[in-house]
Amino acid sequence: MNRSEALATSPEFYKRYIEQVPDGDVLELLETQLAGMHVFFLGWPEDQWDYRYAEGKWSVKQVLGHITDAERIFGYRILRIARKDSTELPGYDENDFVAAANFDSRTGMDLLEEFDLCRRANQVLLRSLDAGAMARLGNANGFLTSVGAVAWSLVGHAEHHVRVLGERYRK
Ligand code: NI
Repeated sequence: MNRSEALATSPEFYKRYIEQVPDGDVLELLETQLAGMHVFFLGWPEDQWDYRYAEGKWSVKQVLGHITDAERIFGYRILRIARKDSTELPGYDENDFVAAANFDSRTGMDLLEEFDLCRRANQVLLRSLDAGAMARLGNANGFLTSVGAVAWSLVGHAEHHVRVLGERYRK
């Protein structure tokens, strides 16, 4: 599914993420982004993983943990919708998830490994889907969406957070 098709089947909230990503093959974009995130996080200074740019903001570790939470939630949505499941899939509160996680007690490399594994699992799943499955529509968090739109949202959402890390967290 290309970018304009993803935008046409995406809830309004995720369009701003998808719009940050240049058009292309979403499977290639997922792979290129993963490689880029490896470089980005492997180069992150050891003593700056706990940094937050303002009181109450997430730390770098929490941002990466949040990206992985989204990877799992979105992957689950992709699976159910691709399998023709019309169940209304629930939303989730990202702030509650981060608050209940122990991201700050883990190492950056541990968090990066978990992201890597979850991303690769989603890539294998998405590669297995034909065009019909990618175009399939379902309901997540009260909104109509397609498998492809969720896949594009994976790229756009991670892109957004990595950009903010680069702009606001890098000292
Ligand atoms: Ni987010």
